[in-house]
Formats: sequence, C-alpha cells, structure tokens
Amino acid sequence: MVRLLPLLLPFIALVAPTIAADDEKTPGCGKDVASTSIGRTQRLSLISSDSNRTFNVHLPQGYDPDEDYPVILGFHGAPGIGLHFEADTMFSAPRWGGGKILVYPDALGGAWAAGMPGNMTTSVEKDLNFMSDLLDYLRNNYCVDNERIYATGISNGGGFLNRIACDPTVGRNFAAFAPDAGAFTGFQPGGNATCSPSKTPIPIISFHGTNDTTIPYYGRNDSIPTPSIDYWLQGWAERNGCTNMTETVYNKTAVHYSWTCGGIEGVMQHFKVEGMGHVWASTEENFSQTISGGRPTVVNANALILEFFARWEVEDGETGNVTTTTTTTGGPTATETGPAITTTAGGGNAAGRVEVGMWSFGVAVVVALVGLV
Ligand SMILES: *[C@@H]1O[C@H](CO)[C@@H](O)[C@H](O)[C@H]1NC(C)=O
Ligand SMILES: *[C@@H]1O[C@H](CO)[C@@H](O)[C@H](O)[C@H]1NC(C)=O
Ligand SMILES: *[C@@H]1O[C@H](CO)[C@@H](O)[C@H](O)[C@H]1NC(C)=O
Ligand SMILES: *[C@@H]1O[C@H](CO)[C@@H](O)[C@H](O)[C@H]1NC(C)=O
Ligand SMILES: *[C@@H]1O[C@H](CO)[C@@H](O)[C@H](O)[C@H]1NC(C)=O
Ligand SMILES: *[C@@H]1O[C@H](CO)[C@@H](O)[C@H](O)[C@H]1NC(C)=O
Ligand SMILES: *[C@@H]1O[C@H](CO)[C@@H](O)[C@H](O)[C@H]1NC(C)=O
Ligand SMILES: *[C@@H]1O[C@H](CO)[C@@H](O)[C@H](O)[C@H]1NC(C)=O
Ligand SMILES: CC(=O)N[C@H]1CO[C@H](CO)[C@@H](O)[C@@H]1O
Repeated sequence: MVRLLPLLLPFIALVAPTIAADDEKTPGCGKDVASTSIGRTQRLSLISSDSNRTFNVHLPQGYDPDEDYPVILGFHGAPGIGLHFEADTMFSAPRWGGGKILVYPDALGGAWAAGMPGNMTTSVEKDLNFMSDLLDYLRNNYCVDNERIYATGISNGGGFLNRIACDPTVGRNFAAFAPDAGAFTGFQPGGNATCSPSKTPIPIISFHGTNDTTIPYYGRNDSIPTPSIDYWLQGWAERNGCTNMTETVYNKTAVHYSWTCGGIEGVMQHFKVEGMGHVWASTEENFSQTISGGRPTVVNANALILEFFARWEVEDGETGNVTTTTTTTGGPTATETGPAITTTAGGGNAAGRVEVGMWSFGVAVVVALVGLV
C-alpha cells in the first residue's frame, strides 16, 4: 500500500539549463534529499511557460543519491490529476516501483492539451514545454539514469504521451512509451496532428479494450474524434519501419500483436483485450474497473510495461536494445543521418475517462469523477 500526500508542501523549483540527454549521470546525483521525501509521494511545482505546474514525485525506498535511477512518468486521464493514475496503477508500490523514480504530473485544468478539441486551459506546445522543464527539474534534483526515462499513461494521458513520442525535441529523452486506452485525438483519418519523431524505431507497448465505449477500439467520428486503434498502430508501424507482425492469443482471451521494426523483434507490441472497458488493464481489480463496473482482465499492464521498459534505453540519443550492442539501433527508417519523418497518420492526443482518486492520510476515498473526456 502506498502512502499518498503525507504532507502537501509543494515548492517552487529553480530550473537550470537542460543537459545533454546522453550524459549518464545528472546534476542531481550526489544531492541529498530529505529523508521524509523517500518512499512516499510528494507534490511539487515549477513555473513553466508562465504557469504554475504541479507534479508528484515518488522516490523509491532506499533512494541513494549516488546511484542513478530509471524514471517513469505516469500520465492521468481527463478529468484528473496525477494521483489518480498513481492510485489506479499503484506503480509507486515497491513491487512495481522499487528501484525507480515515479513521477505523476498534473495537467492544467484536469486534461492534457494534446490537440484535444474544445477549450483547453493550455496548448500542446506549453504542455510539451512543461515536460522539458520537468525533466530538467528531475535531473537537477535527483540522480536520474538519463538512458532510462519512460512514459506511460491512460486515455487522455496515453494520448499525450503519444504526442511526446511524436515530438522531435521532447520525445528524444524517452526510451519507450506505454499507453493504455489511449485517446489519440487529432490522429484520426483526416486529423491535423503531425508526428515527427527525432528517431525511429520508437518502442511502444499499448493496451486497449474492445468494450471501451469512451475511446472505442474502432474509433469515433463525433465531437471527440479518435482513430481506430488499428489505424493508430499502422501509423507507428510505418514510421518505425516494421516489417513483420505476429498475432498470438494471450492468456486465453486477449490478442498480442508484436512487430519487428528496424530488424529488432518486439519493438512495437499491442494487447487487444477482449471485453475490457475504458480502464487500466489489470488482473487485480483496480479503481478504474470498480468505478466503471468492470472486472479484472487477463492482462496485467504493470508487469508487461515494466518488462518492456527494461528492454530499452536511450543511447547517444538513439533508442537501443539493451541486451545487445548498439549495432541494433536504428533501422530502415531511422533518422540517424536523415531528416525527421513527418506523417499525419497515427500518433497521439487527448481525451477522457472515468477517473478515481485517493486522498487524505492513509484513508482511501474513492471518488468517481464521471467525466467523458
Ligand atoms: C504553485 O502551486 C502550488 C500548489 O498549489 C503552490 O503551493 C505554490 O505556491 C504555487 N507557486 C506559485 C509561484 O504560485
Ligand atoms: C487541429 O484541429 C483542432 C480541432 O479542430 C483545432 O483546435 C486546432 O487548432 C487544429 N490545429 C492545427 C494545427 O490546425
Ligand atoms: C470556449 O471559450 C470561449 C471564450 O472563452 C467561449 O466563448 C466559448 O463558449 C467556449 N466554448 C466552449 C465549447 O466551451
Ligand atoms: C470515421 O471516418 C473515417 C473516414 O473519414 C472512417 O474510415 C472510419 O471508419 C470512421 N470511423 C467510425 C467509427 O465510424
Ligand atoms: C514473420 O514472423 C514469423 C514468426 O516469427 C515468421 O515465421 C515469418 O517468417 C516472418 N516473416 C517475415 C517476412 O519475416
Ligand atoms: C535485441 O535485438 C536482437 C537483434 O535484433 C534480437 O535478436 C534480440 O531478441 C533482442 N533482445 C531483446 C531482449 O529484445
Ligand atoms: C462487452 O460488451 C458486450 C456488448 O455490449 C457485452 O455483451 C459483454 O458482456 C461485454 N463484455 C464484458 C467482459 O463486459
Ligand atoms: C491470466 O488471466 C487470469 C485471469 O483470468 C489472471 O489471474 C492471471 O494472472 C493472468 N496471467 C497473466 C500472466 O497475466
Ligand atoms: C486498488 C488495487 O488493488 N489496485 C491494483 C490495480 O492493479 C495494479 C496492477 O495490477 C495493482 O498494482 C494495484 O494494486
């Protein structure tokens, strides 16, 4: 059980200049942190694009400022806050988050801009700038393994991390991505969002339920248009230069798709979960499942995501396959020597979900924010 918000003491960060993404250790290495900030979740803030942006940081138990740690950013759905995602996935719990720094940023106005239609509190550009400022903050204050920075998220948060993957500047900091029930608005057929990753292939593992009525598997064409998941996957398969896709039954009722891209097996993976709704894929009942009347599924996203992330790291700005040498990086469409690829097919954006949260001191209060996008 993770302790949330023992003290709500946010503070303002002074943001130092960005350092090269391929430096192994960051300025935060060697910097002492208060013992009260270890093994619990702290709410912090910084100023980015003239806005006060808040985020939650969970340092693992036993955090040692002389050791560098992988970082996982977890993006909540809409309407929501970072702690909803933490409570739903329990990524901060030692069995998942042990040895890693977990970070749950808060969107302004409860939703990531990410190109979602409607009146957003901020813009895609500002949300992306927030990511650069947040990474600077993390590198300057904690001992971060620059080669192992990852992003996961649900719904609108899944859409936003996909937007990060599509951004040549911010995306290059991340080794792999993992959206669940992603709302990729702007990337539907005819959508105006663009995708220009700095490098390919980009490792992505994704999850989506066939009973998702908020962000339907087969897409929606109304006020919150989203592509079908097949269409979105196809966009990334093209950008990633994937040459082969295998399809296997996973744990009886899910389908696992795996692509070979740039000659590397399993760079892209997708779990189509039969009967799952707009929830976090989990074999244990989660808040998002409880609230929506869903049931545990046959897929445990936490376990699969961590296993997937462990395979990838950023090496000299390129995404590599950890268990082999750097000769496996890049691929037919890699941008190592050429210009960034820009397509309008596939990619990521925003939208919503039924969210739940957990507040107060050790007392779990399940709050249903019955929001549609
Ligand atoms: C930013 O927001 C946090 C949390 O609401 C608050 O504690 C902090 O004082 C704010 N910072 C500024 C500069 O307003
Ligand atoms: C894309 O479409 C959305 C929704 O119609 C709109 O708000 C946004 O300004 C458009 N973006 C561009 C770059 O045209
Ligand atoms: C968006 O904001 C504008 C200006 O604040 C307002 O006039 C308009 O009604 C809003 N639209 C929606 C859909 O909320
Ligand atoms: C939405 O429209 C596109 C073409 O504009 C079409 O390919 C797609 O099947 C439609 N999706 C749905 C869910 O109707
Ligand atoms: C695709 O993968 C399958 C299963 O690994 C393999 O049997 C097949 O030969 C591959 N096809 C190509 C074109 O690489
Ligand atoms: C790393 O890449 C090599 C070469 O493509 C592949 O054979 C191997 O399975 C990959 N290792 C992992 C853990 O994915
Ligand atoms: C998925 O939706 C279908 C049609 O609404 C329904 O019959 C089925 O029971 C649902 N499956 C689950 C696992 O909820
Ligand atoms: C397979 O699904 C069952 C529930 O049907 C679950 O208990 C089990 O943990 C799942 N196995 C894996 C490897 O996720
Ligand atoms: C409240 C609860 O049990 N949440 C679970 C949701 O699923 C994740 C991943 O399987 C678990 O880590 C949580 O404990």
